[in-house]
Amino acid sequence: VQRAGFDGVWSSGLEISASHCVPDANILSMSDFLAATADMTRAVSLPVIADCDTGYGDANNVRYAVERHEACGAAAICIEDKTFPKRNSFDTGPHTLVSIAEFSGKVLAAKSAQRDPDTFVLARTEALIAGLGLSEALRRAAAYADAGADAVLVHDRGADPRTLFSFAERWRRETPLVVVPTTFHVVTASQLESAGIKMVIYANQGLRASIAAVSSVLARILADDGTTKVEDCIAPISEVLDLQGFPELRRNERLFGAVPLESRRSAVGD
Ligand code: SPV
Ligand code: MG
Repeated sequence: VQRAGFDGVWSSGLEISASHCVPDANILSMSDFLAATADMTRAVSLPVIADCDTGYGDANNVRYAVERHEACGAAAICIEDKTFPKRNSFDTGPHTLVSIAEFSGKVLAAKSAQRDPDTFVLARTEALIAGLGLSEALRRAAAYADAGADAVLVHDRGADPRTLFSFAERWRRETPLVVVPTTFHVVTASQLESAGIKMVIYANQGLRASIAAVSSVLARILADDGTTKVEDCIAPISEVLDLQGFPELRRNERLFGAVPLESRRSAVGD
């Protein structure tokens, strides 16, 4: 994500669940998601937004999630107004929401738990996913903004981006709006920006790209009886080693290995 030039990383519940081969339905525990987020914060210098689903329980669970995610270097956490256990928004459902009062309390709890003043709390409403309509989505988003959310993520799974354009047009708060274009992919990030959306999260395209690529390459290896024909469309091993930090490892060996002092000095000067 960083090398591609994005501004931040979304630590996706869907992607982390998929990488463990379990449904994105709170099957994994907070510790599993936290471990993945910690790996991400180590790997990049970009801000990492942790998708904390419903906050793993009630307001007390939310407070603990904020504490632990801040400690592992996450820049932001996102919580959504579904009931626990949640189900991924693209599943057929049912998608049930907690009351506005209950979720506003969770937003307050998140904001009260942060120790770093810069930690960003995204409040996500699933009203459109649950089929409750635009007015309910706006009512919920406004309540969460009033409870102190730093941004409101309004999630939708329709094909038509005009629902979110209408949402943005009717939005009366300063609180920034965030969207996740998966099904309404015909819209560009620039069009969303013109409509007043402040952050666009491409939440699952990386995982979907790798599933398509791995499936196609493995099928071709079997069909072609070897790998020569796929070599051009797979990353060289050197890129894998670079990504996992071999350049730094080699440098550290020159600095800290059992070497004469002179060569250590020249390594420091590298
Ligand atoms: C995720 O990536 O886990 C999300 C976004 O919550 S979505 O899957 O699009 O609902
Ligand atoms: Mg998620």
